[in-house]
Amino acid sequence: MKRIVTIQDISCVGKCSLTVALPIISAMGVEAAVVPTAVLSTHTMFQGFTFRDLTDDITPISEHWQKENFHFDAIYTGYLGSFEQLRLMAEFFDTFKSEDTLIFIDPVMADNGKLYHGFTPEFALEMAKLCGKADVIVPNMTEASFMLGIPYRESYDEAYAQDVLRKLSALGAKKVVLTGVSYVPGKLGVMTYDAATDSFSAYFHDRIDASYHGTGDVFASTCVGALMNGMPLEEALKVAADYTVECIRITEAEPNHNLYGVNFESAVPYLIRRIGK
Ligand code: PXL
Repeated sequence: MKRIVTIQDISCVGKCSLTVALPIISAMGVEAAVVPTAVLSTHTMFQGFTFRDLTDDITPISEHWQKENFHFDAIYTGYLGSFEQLRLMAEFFDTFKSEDTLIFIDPVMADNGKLYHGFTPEFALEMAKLCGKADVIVPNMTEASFMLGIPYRESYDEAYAQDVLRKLSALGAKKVVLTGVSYVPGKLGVMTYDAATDSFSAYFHDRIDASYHGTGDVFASTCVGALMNGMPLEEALKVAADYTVECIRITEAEPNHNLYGVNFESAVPYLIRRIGK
């Protein structure tokens, strides 16, 4: 069985980060170890959330794991809350990366042209440096713009998206995935760039006019799970995009559904079918 470690916060209510990554990755038949970076009462779109920083626990956890000689097939980082945590992640990668360990970074910071509560443009530039150490990064258009220090654009064409992908690749990541790409009316999707082969790929689906928290985490977790199931990146992205759309579709179909997160639970059987388990 493959084992990954995912490093992000626990938002106790809110269906994002670890409360999404753990069930999805487990359901895909992959062992998911965790390093919680913070405990919040809810994600940061609620008012008055509590926040307990767990930065001081990261190094002792890592030191214990080194003694135990734990091996990880992937290290997947999501929401990280401070410059110090970025520094510790770089250290963590150096410590636990072996030849067959995939470093997967979702630079969770922003969406729809805006940084999430508590993040700054300076943090985005530092996150960009961490992304240079990754095998795969999965920023959305807003995160990509902040990491590159370029203005966020609502409208653009394919050439612009390709240019953003090349610039992200120049940060040093081996494969770059850009999510939330939209230059064809009514379509939204994912584009990739592989520096080694200088090739692009794209996968688009019908645009759904709904925005939920945690869908980026659903997408990234599914992508990691699919990669650990042996799928090539292009296939993994299709499964991840289709599952995310299915989660939104099921959520929208429910009367009085939550507005803070998607019903990813009801779509788990669909996900299992898609990965052929
Ligand atoms: O889904 C990303 C995410 C993760 N963790 C926390 C968040 C968010 C998005 O806002 O607030 C705490």
